[in-house]
Amino acid sequence: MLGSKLSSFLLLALSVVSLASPTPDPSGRSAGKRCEDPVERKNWNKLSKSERKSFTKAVLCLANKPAKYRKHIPGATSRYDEFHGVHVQQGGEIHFVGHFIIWHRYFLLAYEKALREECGWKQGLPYWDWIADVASGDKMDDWEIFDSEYGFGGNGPWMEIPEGQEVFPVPGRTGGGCVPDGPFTTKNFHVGLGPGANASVSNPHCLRRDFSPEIVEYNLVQETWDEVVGQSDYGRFAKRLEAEPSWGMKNIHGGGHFGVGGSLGDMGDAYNSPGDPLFYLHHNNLDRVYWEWQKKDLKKRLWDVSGPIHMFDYANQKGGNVTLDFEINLGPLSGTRKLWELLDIRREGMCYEFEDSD
Ligand SMILES: [Cu+2]
Repeated sequence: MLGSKLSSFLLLALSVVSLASPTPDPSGRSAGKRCEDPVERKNWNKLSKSERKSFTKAVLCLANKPAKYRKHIPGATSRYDEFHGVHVQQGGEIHFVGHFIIWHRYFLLAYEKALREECGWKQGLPYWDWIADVASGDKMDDWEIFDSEYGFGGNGPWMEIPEGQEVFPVPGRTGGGCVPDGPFTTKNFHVGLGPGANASVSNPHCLRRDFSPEIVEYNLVQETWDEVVGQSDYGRFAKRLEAEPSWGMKNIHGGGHFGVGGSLGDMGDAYNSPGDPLFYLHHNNLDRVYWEWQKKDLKKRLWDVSGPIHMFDYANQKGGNVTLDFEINLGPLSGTRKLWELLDIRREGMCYEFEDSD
C-alpha cells in the first residue's frame, strides 16, 4: 500500500542519516547540530555535600548581583529577581497553554546559563526527584532537599490564613510563615517581587513555605508520573502534565507547587513561584518528565507540539493552537525563540542531559 511504501521509504531515508546528527525534522526545518559536551543535570539527592553547598551559594550570588534590565523589569533589584520578574510579567500567557512546558524549559535554560556564567556553578541545574522523596517514607521535614545546612531550608512556622486574604485552599497545610532556616532566610535572601502580578514594584520580603505532606503524598507518586508519560501525543501529554487548578486529578506540577507552597507560600503563587529557589529544581524534574516522554518515540514526539495559544482555551474558542513556529520570549533575559528550536535538548544552544533519566 502507499502508506507502507511511504513508511519504508522514510525508514530508508532515515537510515542514511548519520547517527551523530540530531533526529531528522519532518517539517523540513534544520534541527541544528548536536552539541558535543552536554552539561549534566543531576538529581539533587545524588550531589555531594560540597556540591549542594556550592549550588545554593551560586543562587545567592545571583541574588546579590545587581539587576541589568531595570528598564524592562523595574521592580527587580537583583539578577535573581529578573528571572522571577519575567515569570510575573508573562504569568498570564505561559500557563494552561500548549507551550507551558516548552516556555519553562527555555526559562530554566537561561537560569542555568546565568548560574554557570555569572556565578561559577559548574554543572547543569539539579533536579528534585520528589517521587523518590515521597517513596522513601521519610517525613517531608526530613527530606535532604529541605536540609538547613545542605539544602534549601524547610517549612515556615504555622500561620492562620489572615482574615480577608483570598488564597487557594490547600488541604493539609502545616506552615505559612517565613522560612526560618537554611541559606534563604532574610539574613541572606529576600523574595524581591509580589505578591500579585506586578513586576514594576520592588517589595523585598521573606521566603514563605507552607508544606502540605498530604498533597505531596497524594500527587507525587509513580502512578501520576506514569500516567503523564503514558500519553500518546503532545497535546494530551502537555495537558495531563499541567493538570487542573483543582484536586480533581493527581497532579505532579501542582503537587510540587502546592505541596511546598501550600496556601501562603511563594511556591504556590502562580506568578511568584520562582521567588522560591526550589522552583527551578521542581520545574527541572518536570522538564525531565517531558524529555522522558519525548524519548519514548523521538522520531514522532520531538516535533510534536499543540495545545492552546490562550490560557485554558482547550476548545480553541479564543484562538488556535501553537505550532512549531510559534514564538516565545524571556523578555530581556534571552532572545525570541520558535518552539521547534527548544524541543531537542541535545542540540547546540540547549546542550544538557539528565543523569539517571531511565
Ligand atoms: Cu510557571
